[in-house]
Amino acid sequence: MKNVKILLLALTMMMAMFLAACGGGNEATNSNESKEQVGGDAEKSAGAVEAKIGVIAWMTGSGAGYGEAITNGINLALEEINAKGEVKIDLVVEDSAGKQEQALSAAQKLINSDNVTGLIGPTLSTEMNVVGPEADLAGVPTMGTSTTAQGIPEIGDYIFRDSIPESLAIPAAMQKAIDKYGVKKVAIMYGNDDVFTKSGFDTMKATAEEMGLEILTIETFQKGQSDYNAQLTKIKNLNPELILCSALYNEGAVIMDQARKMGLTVPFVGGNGFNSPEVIKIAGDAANGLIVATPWFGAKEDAKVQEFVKKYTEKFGKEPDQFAAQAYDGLYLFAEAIKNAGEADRDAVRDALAEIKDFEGILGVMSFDEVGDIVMDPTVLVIDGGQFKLFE
Ligand code: 1QQ
Repeated sequence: MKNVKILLLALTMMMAMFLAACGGGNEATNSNESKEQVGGDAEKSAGAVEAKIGVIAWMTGSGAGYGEAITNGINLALEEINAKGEVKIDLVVEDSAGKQEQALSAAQKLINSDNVTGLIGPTLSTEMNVVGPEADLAGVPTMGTSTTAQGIPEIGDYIFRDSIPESLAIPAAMQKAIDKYGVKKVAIMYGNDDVFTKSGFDTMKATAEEMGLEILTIETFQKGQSDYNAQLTKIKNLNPELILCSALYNEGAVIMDQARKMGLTVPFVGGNGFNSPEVIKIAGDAANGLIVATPWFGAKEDAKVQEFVKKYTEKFGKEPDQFAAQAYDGLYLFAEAIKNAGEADRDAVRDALAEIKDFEGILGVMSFDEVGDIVMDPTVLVIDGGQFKLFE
């Protein structure tokens, strides 16, 4: 028995020595990689520039619908980009669960262990407020494709976004709603525990004041809240002609459902977070009358847009929303920058992103301004008959 044990031990040691020798081979590869740590993993092979891109998305929990759309959009773009052969992108996707700490540790892993050239995400501005400074300090170009609060690209030179800020979306939607319905009195509701919903509220309040509207009341709520009767009863008694509501889809949809159930039939104006088919899924007919502004409109008569809608619908069995479209264009913007840089060096890709001018995406013709914000005109949509339609 003892002899068998000794034999086993000897075999194990031989195995360990053999594996260590193989590991030596890996070390050679690793040292190549570490030479490129400053610039991100990069290799030019047979004409294609290779790069690793990290994605941080809200994949589980109450906002999983955002992450699903975002990763679907990115995966479709990835297939097309890699098939073209100029750039070869390797994706590493991490779930942030909509939480700051989880988003930050995902970013640290992607930046320091996976050695990505660039980052897409995270989904929420709340998360970007911690990930952005970390990525900027590490010199990793980062593209927010859904982060719309004030001040995101201002975090640093490496932070960009292709989503339109609330400060652009909300006034566009408010103006159209006010012109159409002759609104003079509004009520405001907002989530006071999220960077995006607070930023949307700031814009709603400032815009209402600028437009000379009377703000009857300002009501707040928190993520995950399920009962809004106190706020809505107060609002109903004040008789507003329009409700400005800065919410993520999960809370926003429940608010609309409860509002309609108590007979509050006035239109709602929401920000980017409210612009999701999930609102219709959750609230059904109660979602009718929601007005939002967006850079994305799937029914646009544009060959590129229609091809994307067709491919996406075939692949994922549902139509793409704004979050899918922005993420799809986000990876294309990275691919364009990597191609123009000719290497996957982080600094070179950052500079190439900043230099992108008039890139034709499905959102429109895109360029970045001096801080890294996308320049484009929003379209105003309304939910009518259970569908997003142009608001005219
Ligand atoms: C932000 C947003 C959210 C709606 C993303 C899901 O716009 O956090 O900035």
